[in-house]
Amino acid sequence: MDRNLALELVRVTEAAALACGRWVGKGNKMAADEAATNAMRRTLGSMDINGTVVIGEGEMDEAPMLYIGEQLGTEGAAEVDIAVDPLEGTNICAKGMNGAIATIAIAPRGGFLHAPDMYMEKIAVGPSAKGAIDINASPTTNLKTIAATKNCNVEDLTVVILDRPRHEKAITEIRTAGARIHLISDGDVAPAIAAAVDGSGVDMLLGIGGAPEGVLAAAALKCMGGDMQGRLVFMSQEERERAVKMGIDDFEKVYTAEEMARGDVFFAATGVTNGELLRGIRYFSGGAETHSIVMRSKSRTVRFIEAQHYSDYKPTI
Ligand code: VTB
Repeated sequence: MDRNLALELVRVTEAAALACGRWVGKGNKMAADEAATNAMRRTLGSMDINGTVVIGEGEMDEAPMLYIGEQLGTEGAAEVDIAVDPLEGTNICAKGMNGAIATIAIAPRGGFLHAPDMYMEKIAVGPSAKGAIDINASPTTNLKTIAATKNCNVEDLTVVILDRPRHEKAITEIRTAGARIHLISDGDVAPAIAAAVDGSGVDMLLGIGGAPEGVLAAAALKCMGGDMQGRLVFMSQEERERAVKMGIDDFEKVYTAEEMARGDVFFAATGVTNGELLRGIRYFSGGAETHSIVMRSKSRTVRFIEAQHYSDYKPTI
C-alpha cells in the first residue's frame, strides 16, 4: 500500500475530531458522534482507496453511514479493509472529560478480525514489555513479569482499567499487588496505545471493553511493536450466533495483536479531549489546533502531528 495513505488517514481523523470538537461538554453524545461520523465519511470518500468498512458504526440497518460492509473510495484503487471509531468515547466528549479520540485503521483486504459489537477481555502493553503478558495468568503474575521485563518494581507500574463493577476483583488484586491504577469512565483505545508511548505514564491496559475497540488498539500496537492479547466475552447465545455469522468459530481463542490486524496496517488518531496519549482540540482566534498520532506497521514510523487549521480556509471548523 502507498505509504502516503498514512498522511491521508490523519486528515480523516483531524476532520472527525474538528467536527465533534464543537460538541465537547455539550451533553449531547449523539450529536457529537454524528458530527464526527459525517466528517469521517466525507473525507474517507475522497481517498484513493477501494475500501470496505469491517469495524464501523454498526450493522447496515442501525447506522446510516460507516456501517459494516459499506464500500468507500474509488474502484480500481488499493483494496483495503477499514476499521473506524469516529468518536471513541462519546460519553466523555459529551461531558468534556479526558480521553476522547477520533480513530481509524486500514489493512489489506481480510486483515482485520471481524469483531462483532460485543465485549473483549484485553491486556495491552508497549514494546518494553513485549512477551511479558498472558491473558490466562492473574493480574499479579502479569504485573510481576512486566516489572521484571521493564526492570522496575510493580509499584512503578500504572494500569489503566475501565471503572466498572465487572473489574472490582481485578482492581482489588492490582492494588494489593502494589501497582497504581488509573480508572477511566470510558474509552479504552487511547490508553492501550499510551502504554506503548514512553513517558505517557501508562504501562498496561487491562480489562473488558468493546471488541471493535480491541481491534483498533491491536492495529495501533502492532504499528508500535507493542503486545496485546484479546479474548471475546460472550454474554448470550445471540452473541455467539452473531460471532459465527462473522466467521468466528473458536469462542475461547486468545487473539494476538497480529491476529487482529494482519499485513501492512496503517493507524491514525486525533485527540478530541485531552488524554495521556493526545491533547484535545484547542480553539484560538480564527481556528483550532489538533494533535494526532499516525503510524504504519511496515516501517514502524510513529508520527505525532500538531496542526493548525484556519476557519477562513476551512469552513467546517
Ligand atoms: C467499551 C470500551 C469503549 O465503551 O466498549 C465501553 O471499549 C462500553 O463499556 O472504549 P460498558 O458496556 O461497560 O459501558 C467505551 O468506553 C467507549 O465509550
